[in-house]
Amino acid sequence: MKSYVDQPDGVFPAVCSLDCPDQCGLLLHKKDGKVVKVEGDPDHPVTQGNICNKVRNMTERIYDPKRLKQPLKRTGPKGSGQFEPISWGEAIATITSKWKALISDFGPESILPYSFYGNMGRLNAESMDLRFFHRLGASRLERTICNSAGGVGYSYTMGNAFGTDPEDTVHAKLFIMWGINTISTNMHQVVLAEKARKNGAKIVVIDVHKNRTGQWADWFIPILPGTDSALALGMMHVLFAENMVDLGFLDKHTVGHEELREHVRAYDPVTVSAITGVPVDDIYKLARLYGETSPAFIRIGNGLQHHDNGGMCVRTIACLPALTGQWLVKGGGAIKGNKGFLEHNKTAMQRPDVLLNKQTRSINMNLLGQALLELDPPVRSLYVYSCNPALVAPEGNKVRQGLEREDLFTVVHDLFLTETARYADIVLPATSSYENTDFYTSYWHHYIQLQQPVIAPYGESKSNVEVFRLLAKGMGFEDAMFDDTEEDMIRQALDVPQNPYLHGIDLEVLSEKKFAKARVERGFIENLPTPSGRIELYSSRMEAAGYPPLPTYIPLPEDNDYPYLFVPGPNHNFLNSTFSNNEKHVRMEKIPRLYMNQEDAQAAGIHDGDLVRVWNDRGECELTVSVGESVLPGVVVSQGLWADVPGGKHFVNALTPGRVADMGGGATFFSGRVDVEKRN
Ligand SMILES: Nc1nc2c(c(=O)[nH]1)N[C@H]1C(S)=C(S)[C@@H](COP(=O)(O)OP(=O)(O)OC[C@H]3O[C@@H](n4cnc5c(=O)[nH]c(N)nc54)[C@H](O)[C@@H]3O)O[C@H]1N2
Ligand SMILES: Nc1nc2c(c(=O)[nH]1)N[C@H]1C(S)=C(S)[C@@H](COP(=O)(O)OP(=O)(O)OC[C@H]3O[C@@H](n4cnc5c(=O)[nH]c(N)nc54)[C@H](O)[C@@H]3O)O[C@H]1N2
Ligand code: SF4
Ligand SMILES: [Mo]
Repeated sequence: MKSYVDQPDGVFPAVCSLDCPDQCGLLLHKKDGKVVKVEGDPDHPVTQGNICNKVRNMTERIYDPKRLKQPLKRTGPKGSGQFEPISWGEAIATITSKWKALISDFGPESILPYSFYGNMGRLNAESMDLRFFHRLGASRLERTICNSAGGVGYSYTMGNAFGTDPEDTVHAKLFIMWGINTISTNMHQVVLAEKARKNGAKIVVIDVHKNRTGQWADWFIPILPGTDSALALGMMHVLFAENMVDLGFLDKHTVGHEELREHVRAYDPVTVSAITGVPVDDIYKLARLYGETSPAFIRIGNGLQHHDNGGMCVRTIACLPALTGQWLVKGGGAIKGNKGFLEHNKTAMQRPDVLLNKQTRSINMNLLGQALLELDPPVRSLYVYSCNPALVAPEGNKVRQGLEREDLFTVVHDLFLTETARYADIVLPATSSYENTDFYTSYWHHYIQLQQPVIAPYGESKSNVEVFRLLAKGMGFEDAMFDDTEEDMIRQALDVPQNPYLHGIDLEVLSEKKFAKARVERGFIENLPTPSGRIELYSSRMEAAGYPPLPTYIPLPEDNDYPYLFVPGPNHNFLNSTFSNNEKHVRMEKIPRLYMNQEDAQAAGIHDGDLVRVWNDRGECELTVSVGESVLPGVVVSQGLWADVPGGKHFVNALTPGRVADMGGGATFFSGRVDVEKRN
């Protein structure tokens, strides 16, 4: 395989590896062996040379003096950040000898891997690592922190993550951005919508916060958190009542439309208005706009599924395009996620077959605090990579208490000494994605891309794939799968006869073309992997699993008695916690704010710009209030996962619930209640 490492000057193709739907094609400009500029690749069919400000500043992160250059071992108390450099040999020997001892005393389930998509590369995110942990017999991790509830909910309706081709949305006449902060989190969907807007398309945003995306909308609809399924059911009520449904489509492509028609009679706009806070007239107006406009496209975000009822909420919204037959209209339909089209051969990549004990326990990553503090038999070693749980995981104070356990042997592999790494016994330096070979499959657009190394590893850093090869050797594992090269693994991944959308795409095609598109041209509505093969408005599978088989509004459970529902989302200039340690990004973001309605602020004697303490039984944090009308009364919103700063307390996940959502073990970041008081 090619590598550009030895070419000191020139412009080289790359892929943005961050956990972002857009997965931009990049061009890295090199001078004297170093990256001096990062820009968008104009050849990329979807992202077309535009990239976000975050990644335009990526060179600062690549060469940040704070980047880890060597393995470290802890010399001070956990959390203190005191370490000394050691060699890779010593690091691997320390880890593997500790693990051998733990396995012989307590069994391999005493070890827990903890990772997420800090690097979306298929090889570095989930290949050699899983081979290794399967072979070890370690506890399994349910990777549920992002999209699990909505993913499962969407699949009950549609079978898998199959949706509209985003390139087709330039034809849409109506966009409903539903619980997605598109301007900040999916900027190329905005570019496509803007093109459509020039041809008359209208943009509706349904959100609990009038943020950048709400301000950009033609029509912003504020809604109470966790009530979106009621709004969708109210729309269905009007669509059926006013004969705006496509009966031909419903008969041919769905199951249960007669039952649904009966069921949604109960969701009249007056009832729905009382639940959602959306005025009755607006419910009629929205339903009619949706029923009468074609192509109509819905972009379903992650925000609305970070709630206790998030799975059912997404399952419900996903039924709407079927009612009006929008799935057959070019540019109509919906996207929750599109990763179904690009599903590669995960079995070959991850080798679940080498896990001998098929009953090996599995731990939900959203319950890390509980797992570290309460699980029996205990987790005695934690191996964290591509993730920063001390900042991003819910019920964060419990997570940190767990990480403080003296008897927990923690290893963290990252590019930086993150909040999590400060608790580690051993810290390992990671390469950036531009130093690796990998391939990428977007969860929004339909393209696969290859990354060939552009620069040499920074200091002594190593990729995830390489570290797991070393760990396998250190454990004495002789299985041939640990000798597979990156090239071998890409070939195995793309050998996937069961996915027709990837037919004809192999390593040669990828190397030659930069971007290869899934073959979705035949349409996918005829081939849905639901039990009936159709869109399931009525789902027997849900019934069997104990859910209402028809889409249903289920109110958020009582969290506690605090007066405000707290929605701590991501921000514009960080990518989850990534970039929160970079001065430029922090400066662009200014300060961590709490958006509060003026009625609430007045009643509580709080003024714009006040420093407030936000608290509940789980913890507290400190934010600066922004008073206005961007949120409804009873709701407070913050943005961004801010790095720990000395003396400052911006740790929003100290307050988030350690409960899981209705489906998929998903996170409930946005369903916690808090109180707010002025700091003196
Ligand atoms: N700039 C930037 N881009 C990112 C990220 C980032 O951190 N920064 N993170 C990346 C990742 S991992 C993900 S998962 C995505 C997330 O990006 P999105 O899918 O946009 O999800 P969020 O920003 O979490 O939430 C979207 C919106 O949902 C709203 N919301 C919350 N609760 C409700 C509700 O009950 N109903 C409705 N209608 N709206 C609600 C929030 O106010 C927010 O505006 O973005 C990715 N892209
Ligand atoms: N309050 C609140 N909490 C949230 C959210 C929210 O909206 N609100 N969003 C949630 C969501 S949707 C998500 S997806 C999670 C994301 O949470 P995380 O997955 O933890 O994402 P990041 O905070 O960006 O951290 C990724 C880490 O991986 C490291 N990294 C990058 N590339 C590599 C690599 O190749 N190898 C190794 N070893 N490390 C690498 C980065 O340096 C960084 O420290 O956060 C969740 N937490
Ligand atoms: S973070 Fe998203 S928008 Fe920014 S360059 Fe990466 S893929 Fe593109
Ligand atoms: Mo996410």
